[in-house]
Amino acid sequence: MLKIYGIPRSRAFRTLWMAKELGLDYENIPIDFANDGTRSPEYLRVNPNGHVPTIDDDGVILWESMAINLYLAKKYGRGDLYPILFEDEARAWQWSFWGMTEIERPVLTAMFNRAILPEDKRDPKLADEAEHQLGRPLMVLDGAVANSPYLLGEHFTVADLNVASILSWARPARIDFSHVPKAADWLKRCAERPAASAARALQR
Ligand SMILES: N[C@@H](CCC(=O)N[C@@H](CS)C(=O)NCC(=O)O)C(=O)O
Repeated sequence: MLKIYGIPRSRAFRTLWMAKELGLDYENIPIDFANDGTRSPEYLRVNPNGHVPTIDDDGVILWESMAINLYLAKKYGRGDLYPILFEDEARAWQWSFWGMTEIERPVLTAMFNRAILPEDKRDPKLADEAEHQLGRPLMVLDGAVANSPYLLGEHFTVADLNVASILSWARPARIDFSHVPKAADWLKRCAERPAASAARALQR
């Protein structure tokens, strides 16, 4: 059975959401970074980076949340969550790389400095700068979903899941979406999917 390493309140959420979309049977091994679970010799044998998530799919060990989700969608959701056309496949990669390189760091910085760190350790200036950095990428996203409900067109795919799962931090980060209403609607559509709710329930 597919093993998903990482507590649900980590980037493993992204993979748990994917597993739920695909209706996969899986075992969640709740490796936690807070108690140094990511640093144990056993875990480092699975993922020498010492990060979560990692999967073990019948002996195929993979790390990096976006790569894991692209793999799972392609293997178990081709023609549905994973596009058939190679141009669309490339666009799914484009959006996944974009999520990691253009939005993940600033949204994480804003979330840490507005919600996660103890109050006396938060730096409101860092959070505001991070939100400012998100301005252009969020406009790009807004444009991409202005005339179609999802990033690749009419249907929800791995491209949406990967980007929306990164932006699931936007709410605790208190990112203002009022200037990007189409992106806000798209994020809501993605977040309201039953599989997303089921993955969020694991975080409580
Ligand atoms: N780029 C990696 C980042 C993974 C990552 O940094 N995960 C965090 C948890 S959300 C982690 O494992 N931190 C613990 C540590 O570095 O010890 C991915 O997307 O999978």
